Amino acid sequence: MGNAFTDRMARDQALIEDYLARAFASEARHADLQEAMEYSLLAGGKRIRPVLTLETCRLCGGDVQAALPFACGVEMVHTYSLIHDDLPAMDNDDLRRGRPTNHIVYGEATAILAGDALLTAAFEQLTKANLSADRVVEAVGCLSHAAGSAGMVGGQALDMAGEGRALDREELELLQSLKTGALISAAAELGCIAAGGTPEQRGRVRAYAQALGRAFQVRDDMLDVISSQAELGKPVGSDQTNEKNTFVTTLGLEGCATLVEELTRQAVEAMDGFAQPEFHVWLARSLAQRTK
Ligand code: GRG
Repeated sequence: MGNAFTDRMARDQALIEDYLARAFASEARHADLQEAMEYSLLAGGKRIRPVLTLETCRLCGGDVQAALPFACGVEMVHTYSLIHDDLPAMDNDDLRRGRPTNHIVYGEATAILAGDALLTAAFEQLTKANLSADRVVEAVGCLSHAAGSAGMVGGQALDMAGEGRALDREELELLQSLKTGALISAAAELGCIAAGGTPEQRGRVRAYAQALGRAFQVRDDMLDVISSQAELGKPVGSDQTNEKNTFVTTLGLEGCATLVEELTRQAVEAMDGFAQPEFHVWLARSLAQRTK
């Protein structure tokens, strides 16, 4: 389906893959820790979050190369969350990114450590950006807030607390905005920070990413019902098996499709005022149709 935007996305992904492949290459190896970290980090995820960082840096007039450590830091936080989410104490999944999950291959203790080490390494990466100290500090503040109890981990806690009872729409929106939306928003905001964007640009970037993140999660819930294990690289139907609260259980498939459309419209609208919003507009529209 090659077009100028898929080519551009492929170039961004290549930069990210190359950086991630080198991130721990010169580190002394301790038992199988780094191997376990790289097993999940280099397993070929879609790299949506780091692409958002790079492209939002470009959108706000910055240098993509300078934003690479920020982008890869976000992907490390995301990968740690997947490793820990798959653990027996959480979702107890055995397939992720088309491979056996980290704890299946390396055991639970090493999988916990690999997640811990990726989370810490993410912040080390931020400090490596060739940017002013105030931009780095702002990025550390933004990412740590989004990843922690006020963001992603808080969302996971709400998810676990909600197991076994039906959540209403408002509770589900809050849970998902923390669990999925906070990191997606931080990914985009880090691009704006790297570029030295204005507060007004930051606000529009946040509005875009929040709408995109919500649409992404609703589509994710739909794919668990309408897609296949071969396509997703992880089991399908697991939400129903685990009696999870999802947008499909709350709104039904048709309601979800309408909501994804509306959120995508909101994301596109938030791009008004940027000189070259085309990539972000394309990304929002293609994620709304994604099949994996
Ligand atoms: C900190 C344990 C812990 C969990 C935090 C983010 C999270 C909560 C858990 C991960 C599992 C999950 C289903 C999260 C919802 C967000 C989501 C759709 C993740 C999958 O992201 P993709 O599709 O994955 O971008 P790839 O593999 O392409 O990177």
